[in-house]
Amino acid sequence: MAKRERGMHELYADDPERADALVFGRRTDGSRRGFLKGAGLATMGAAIGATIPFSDNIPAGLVPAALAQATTTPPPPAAAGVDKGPKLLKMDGKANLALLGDRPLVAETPAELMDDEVTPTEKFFVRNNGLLPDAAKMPSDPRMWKVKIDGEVDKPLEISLGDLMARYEAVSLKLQMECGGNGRSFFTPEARGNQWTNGGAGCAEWTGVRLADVLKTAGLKSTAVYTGHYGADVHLSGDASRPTISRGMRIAKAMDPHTLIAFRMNGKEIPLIHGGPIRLIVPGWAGSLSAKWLTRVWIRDKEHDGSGMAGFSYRVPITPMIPGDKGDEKNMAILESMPVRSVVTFPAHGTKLPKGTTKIDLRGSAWAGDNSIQSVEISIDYGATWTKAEVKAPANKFAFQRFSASIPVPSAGYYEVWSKATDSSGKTQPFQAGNWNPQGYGANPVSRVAVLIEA
Ligand SMILES: Nc1nc2c(c(=O)[nH]1)N[C@H]1C(S)=C(S)[C@@H](COP(=O)(O)O)O[C@H]1N2
Ligand SMILES: [Mo]
Repeated sequence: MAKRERGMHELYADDPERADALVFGRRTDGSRRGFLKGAGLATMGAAIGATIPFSDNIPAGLVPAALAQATTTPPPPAAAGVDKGPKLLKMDGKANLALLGDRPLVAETPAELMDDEVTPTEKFFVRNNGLLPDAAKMPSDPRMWKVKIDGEVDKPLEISLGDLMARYEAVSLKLQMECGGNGRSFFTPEARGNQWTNGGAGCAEWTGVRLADVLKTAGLKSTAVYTGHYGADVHLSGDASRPTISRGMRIAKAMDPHTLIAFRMNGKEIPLIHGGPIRLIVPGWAGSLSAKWLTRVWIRDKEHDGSGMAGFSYRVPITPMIPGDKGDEKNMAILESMPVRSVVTFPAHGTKLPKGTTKIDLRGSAWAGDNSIQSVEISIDYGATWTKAEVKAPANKFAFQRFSASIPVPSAGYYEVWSKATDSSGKTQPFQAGNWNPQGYGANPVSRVAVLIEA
């Protein structure tokens, strides 16, 4: 076999620590020199194929976005010719999403396909925990699909989709939904599960009835404190008695007028892959609550104990734990509202702009669980200075908020565009994923795209 020298890109992908030591240098005591200078700067410049105008600001240990492993995007500027790109989802009616797993099927939306205020259905991410419902067991007329409401209610109901449509007011809202694991790939050390970057989120226009209205008909008992959700999909083992996932929420969230039993997505019937004909949409909270192929909402007199509710599942540490540690189940609390996040959706990661370019015009999306976005700031100098982006108001509560900015650049070379959002409670995105946890929830570091201005 031909032996060849490994490029810096591969080294960063395979052995980031060694690459980092090469680029940033080490003192004899093993500590980092601190800044990218001299030989390190030359190595990095050669790897990226450009000068790095703000190299003095690059903090030690920062893997340049162009060389980072965790990206769903086409080969970055320096890596043209490196065929380490992501596998793509090939499915009728879906765009080229990045495939994270095929059994169960999981695919995320690359940042540059999130460049819409309302996510088109074909670009919406896919997260299955099991196999699609058995087509033979589905009613030929979707209006015959039945949902059961039982447990701590005065009048248990079994209601068809047709009756839901006929008896309750339908509302259409732009609601963001985000997988609890979104951002997981940014954790060090690696956390278990699908390695999402930022693309496990979308904001479609959902039409449906308010879960609260249906629960009012059933009549909540004073003992009703929690919901438990069930869908018709099939466990990977094929065992029909095992739910793929069954999660629930506190009653207050179930009664929020934005929590819907939805039957239309972007004005059309919900496609099967997204839970059609009928699913829950619980905006702002971990996506696992938004049960697809909804068959039952069980009202509980205690926290739901379905599959996906126990141990470290959808739980984050109450007091920070040591990254990589086993952790203590007693120190974990259920993940509810998702944290603030922003994504630069234009230009695409790896874009080359022509010689003479004097500014970078950019756009992105931001959202923040139950909160709204207060501000988005942009930096092209590794966080030394920040410029406020223009941020649009959400179309309705829980909708994506679009931002845009035009940032002057002093010269040709390699830039990273960083975006950092702050939510209405004052919480902001950290520089590195914080609050590490075994199953990797809630990683929301600043978003970074590499842009090259040709010399
Ligand atoms: N019945 C059922 N509902 C489900 C799931 C599932 O596997 N089965 N996955 C959940 C998870 S983890 C997420 S993030 C969202 C994803 O919805 P989407 O595939 O429409 O993007 O659906 C949720 N609802
Ligand atoms: Mo999820």
